Amino acid sequence: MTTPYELAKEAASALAEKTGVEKHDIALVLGSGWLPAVDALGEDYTEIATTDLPGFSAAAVQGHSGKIRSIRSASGRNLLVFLSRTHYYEGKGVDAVVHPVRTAAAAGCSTMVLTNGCGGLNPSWSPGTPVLIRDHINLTATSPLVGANFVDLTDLYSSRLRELAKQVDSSLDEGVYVQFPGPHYETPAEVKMAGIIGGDLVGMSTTLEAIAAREAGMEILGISLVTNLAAGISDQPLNHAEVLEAGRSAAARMGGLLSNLVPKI
Ligand code: 8IG
Repeated sequence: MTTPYELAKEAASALAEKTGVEKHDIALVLGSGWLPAVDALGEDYTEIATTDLPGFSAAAVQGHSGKIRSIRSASGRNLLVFLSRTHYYEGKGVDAVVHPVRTAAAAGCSTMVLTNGCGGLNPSWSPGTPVLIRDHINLTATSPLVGANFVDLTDLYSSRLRELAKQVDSSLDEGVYVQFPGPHYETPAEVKMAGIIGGDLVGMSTTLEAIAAREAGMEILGISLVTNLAAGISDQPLNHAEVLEAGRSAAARMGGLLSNLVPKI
């Protein structure tokens, strides 16, 4: 049987062959609302479909694009950008969720930038506000790791990378990201609970990927784009169109943030 790690190696070989890039340096996963920022990362690129590589399945959510872009940045870094992710709620299993991370590690990436769109608990974070993830609470009740693999998650979201991000944008706040399984949004009571246990952001991704990236020895940066106030924080109902719109209007800022960060890493 092929292990998830072997499958990731196969994907990395296919990636090298299809892009002509032997080794990538920095991987980025673009979450909900982040797609419009991709062009700011560089114009010199090759794009492939995730389904061109072993182990990837087609994108499932409207506004999520099943593509991978290999970008040669202006500062000479080979960026591996996933324009969408597989979410835990798709039911394809945790290995499918973290396959991009393991592929990036096998492709040579030593840095993993995980972005997402999420709900915010702090009413001062208006839709379109980026927030650095300082730590997470994983409420999925699962892990990408199997067996007696006691990986340390201290400083999972690198304080070094958070400081670099603040050099680019000193107005960036930090928060604790709470991953719920989804796909439904939280009830107001669940959002209240998230706050009581120490959370600032609620979403449906990122924590399992961060754990897999740490296992692979990568340095991790997490950035959430608050696209809506979490349920019960405002009196407005939540909808996916709002999420996409917040991304479109925040695109210039997110693009500037990522592209100015890359040369510093
Ligand atoms: I975008 O309010 C986005 N994703 N769980 N809650 C959860 N996920 C989200 C939310 C939200 N907004």
